[in-house]
Amino acid sequence: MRANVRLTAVCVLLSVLAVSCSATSQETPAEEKAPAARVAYEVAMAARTDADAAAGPFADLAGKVAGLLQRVRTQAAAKKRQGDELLRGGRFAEAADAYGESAAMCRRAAETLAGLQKLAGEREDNVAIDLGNGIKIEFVLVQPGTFEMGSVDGESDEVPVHEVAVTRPFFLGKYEVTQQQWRQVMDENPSLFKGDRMPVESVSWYDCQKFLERLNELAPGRDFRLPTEAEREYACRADTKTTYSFGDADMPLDPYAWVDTTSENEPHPVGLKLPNPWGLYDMHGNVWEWCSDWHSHDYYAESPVDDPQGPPAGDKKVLRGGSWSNPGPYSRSANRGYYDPNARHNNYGLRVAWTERSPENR
Ligand SMILES: [Ca+2]
Ligand SMILES: [Ca+2]
Repeated sequence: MRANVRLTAVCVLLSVLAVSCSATSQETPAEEKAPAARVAYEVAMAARTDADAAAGPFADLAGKVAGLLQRVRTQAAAKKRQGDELLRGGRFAEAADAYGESAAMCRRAAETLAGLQKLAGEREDNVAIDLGNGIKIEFVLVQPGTFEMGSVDGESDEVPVHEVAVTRPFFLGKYEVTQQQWRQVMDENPSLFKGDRMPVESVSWYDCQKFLERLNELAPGRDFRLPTEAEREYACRADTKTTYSFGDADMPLDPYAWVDTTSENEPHPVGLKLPNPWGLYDMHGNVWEWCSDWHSHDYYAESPVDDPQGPPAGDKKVLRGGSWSNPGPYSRSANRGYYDPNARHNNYGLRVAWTERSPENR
């Protein structure tokens, strides 16, 4: 979809250039015509390269969506056939269940598709922070709202399910922090699996605090920080109540998440899987992401409604989202991971957050 937009933009650019070239050709002396044409040609070639670059990942993504939808269609059709058979056998209640499951699969797939169509263009409220050398961190604006935090189908620290209000808009990294970004800020790269677009890993919670401190010096005025655990779940769910932001436990994980069954035992460059409905990538899987909160098993029973920050003290910090080396359910929207803030593991990384200061505090 985006490739079409880009191609259209290129065509418009080319036609503008064609018009301006023909308009100037009447007044321009013959000896200046050749360089003008060469510049136009070079601009066109650069735009063509850009179109090719944009089309590659797009084709890849479209292929994955097609694969996902094809799988769902096959499963839904099989369920419906099962319903027909049950109906013929006079097992009406079971037939109704089978038809219901078939319909639910189709509806979920349609919702996924609708979500992707919404994402077809880049969101206008996204911002990119320049770290120098052309290296940027992209952020998605997350609007305030309320949600039900936790799950009754998860582990014992995920209950009680309780209402949480995120009272102010905040920005959250569209991707996990990459090794290129970490190196630009810290002049070093601790990661085991090297690559510019790979998520930084082998960073402790305290390493992340140093990174954020230097990031704030490099791009002052925004108070970059880790997201709170509540902000992380709110943004991950993106208005969904299902096990994952793309559906329940029976949905195939492959289009969305690098987990132990899809990763071939290593992390992957950020942004290759489908985003969640708010345009955030790798919220499920790839690397775990440190949050600002201390973990407490019983915190949900005492959590305030508005902007919970976690308990005041503890000995483990929260990690969210599961990873390339963990089973799929570790990356459930509600799952709470936690570990020693000094620990550096090759599946621990981070995602940056910041809240725009209110006008009176600017
Ligand atoms: Ca992740
Ligand atoms: Ca857990």
